[in-house]
Amino acid sequence: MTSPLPRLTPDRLPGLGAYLPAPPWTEPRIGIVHLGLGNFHRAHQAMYTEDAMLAAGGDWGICGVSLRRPDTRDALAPQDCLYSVLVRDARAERVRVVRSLRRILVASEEPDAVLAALGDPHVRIVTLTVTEKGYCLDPGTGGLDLRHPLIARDLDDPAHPQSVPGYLVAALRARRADPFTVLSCDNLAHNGAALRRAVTDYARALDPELADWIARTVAFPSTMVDRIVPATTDADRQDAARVLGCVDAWPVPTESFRTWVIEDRFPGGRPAWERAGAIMVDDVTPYETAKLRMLNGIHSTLAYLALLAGLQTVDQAVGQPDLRALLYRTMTDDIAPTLTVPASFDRARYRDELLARFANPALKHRCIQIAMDGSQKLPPRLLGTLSDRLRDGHAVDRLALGIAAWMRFLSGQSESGAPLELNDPMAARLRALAMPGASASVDALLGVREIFPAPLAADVRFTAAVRRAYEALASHGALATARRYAAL
Ligand code: CS2
Repeated sequence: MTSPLPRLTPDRLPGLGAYLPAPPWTEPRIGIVHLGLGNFHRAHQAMYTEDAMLAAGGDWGICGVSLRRPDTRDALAPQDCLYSVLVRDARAERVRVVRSLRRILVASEEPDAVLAALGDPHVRIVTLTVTEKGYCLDPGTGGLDLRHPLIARDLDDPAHPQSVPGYLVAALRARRADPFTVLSCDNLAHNGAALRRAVTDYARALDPELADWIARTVAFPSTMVDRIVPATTDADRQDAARVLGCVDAWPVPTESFRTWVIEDRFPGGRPAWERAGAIMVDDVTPYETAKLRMLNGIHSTLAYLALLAGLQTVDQAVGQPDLRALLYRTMTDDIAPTLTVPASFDRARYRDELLARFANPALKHRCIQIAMDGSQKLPPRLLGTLSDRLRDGHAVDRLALGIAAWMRFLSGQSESGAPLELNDPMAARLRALAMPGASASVDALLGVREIFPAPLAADVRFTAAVRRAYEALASHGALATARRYAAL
C-alpha cells in the first residue's frame, strides 16, 4: 500500500520549522566519517554535532558508514539523509528533524568509496559505534584477536579491508601527512585505549613502522556516551508521519536525557561539542566506569531476569517491585561503592535518575535488545565490579545473579516456555553449553575464557555464588529470587 503522504525531503523543510532548531542552517562540508550508522549514533553524536554547528558553525557534516547492511542507506537516501528523532518522556513527545548527516555509504557494497571518504583531508575525525564485537579484541590479552576470521582475512588483503581495524589502518596509512582523530563511542571500558590497541596491533602485523607512527601520532580520545535509544518500530514511523505530515522511513525514538563526556585530545580540531552540552575532560575514566557499571550493568541484569519472567520492556520490568528492589540494592550496596568519582558526582542521585529513566513508559525499550551480545557485554558491565567486590572481601550474590540469569537465558526459554531469541557472536557455542535446566552448564559456561578471565573463574566465592543463583532461579523463578536477593 502506498502512503498518501509525501516523503521527508529538503524541499519540505520550510514547512517543518517547528521541528528545526534556530538559527538558520548552513549546509556544512563533511568533516566527520562515522562507522556504524545505527539508531544510537543518529540520536546522540549526530545531534550533538548538529547543535555544535548551530551554536558555533564549522564544517562538521557527517558521512555515515554502515559496515554491512544497506537498510539505513535505503531508507534515508531518498530523504537526502534527513531523519527525525522522537524525543519521549512520560508526559511529552518532541520531534526534531536532524540535518547533520550528509551522506551514507555501505562498506560491503562500496568499500572504495569508504576509503575515499576516510582519505578526504577535510575529514578531521572518525567516530565509531560498531558495538563491542566490532573491535575484534581478544579479552584474554586485551589486544587484537589475530585469529578472528575478519582480521585474518584483512591481513591477507589489507588494501580491501572489511574489519574496523582494517579500514582504519588502510585509511591512516594513506593519511600519514595529516591523520584524523579516532573517537570510539562504544560502551567499552577505556574505549579509546581499546581501539588504539586494536588498530596498532593490526598495523604492527603488517608494518611495525606504521604501527609506531600511529602510536606516536594518532589521537584516540576515550569518551562516555549515554542516551537510551530503542530500536524503531512501525508505531514510531506512524508517529513521525502524523507529527511531520510526511513520511520518514526511519525515525529514531529516544529519551530527552543525554550525556557525552569526551577527552579533549583532537589535534586536527573538533566541533564545539561543549556548546551542545558535552563535557570536555582530561580523563573520562570515572564517568565511563560509573556509566558502564551502574547503567549498563543494571540494564543487562534487569533484561535477563525480566525475560525469564516473561516481561518484555524495561519500563514493565523496573515497574515490577521485586526487580526494582533488587536493582536498587545492587546499585546502592554492590556497584556504587566500587566507583571512584569526582566529589560533584552524587551516586545516590545517579541511581535514582537511572531508575527514573528506565521507568520511562514512552520508550518501550525492549529487554531482548539489551540481552543481545551478552558474551561481549558482561565483561565490561559486570565482571569488573565483581572482581573489585571480591578483592575487597564482599559477598557477590546479587552481582552473580545477573550472570546466572544470563546463563538461564542462554537455554532459549522463558520460565513459561516461551522462546527467547539468542543474538550473540558466540551463539552456537553458548547454546551448546547451556543445556536447558542443567546445572552442569554453569561450570561449562564459567569455563569460556573469552568471557570469564581465569582468576575470576578460579575464585570459588564467585563460582559458588553463580551456582547458588542459578539453582535459585531454577527452583523459584526470577521474581521470587529477585525478592530474596534484594533482602540479603
Ligand atoms: C543498553 C545500552 O542495549 C544495551 O545493552 O544497555 O545501549 C544503553 O541503553 C545505552 O548505553 C544508554 O546510554
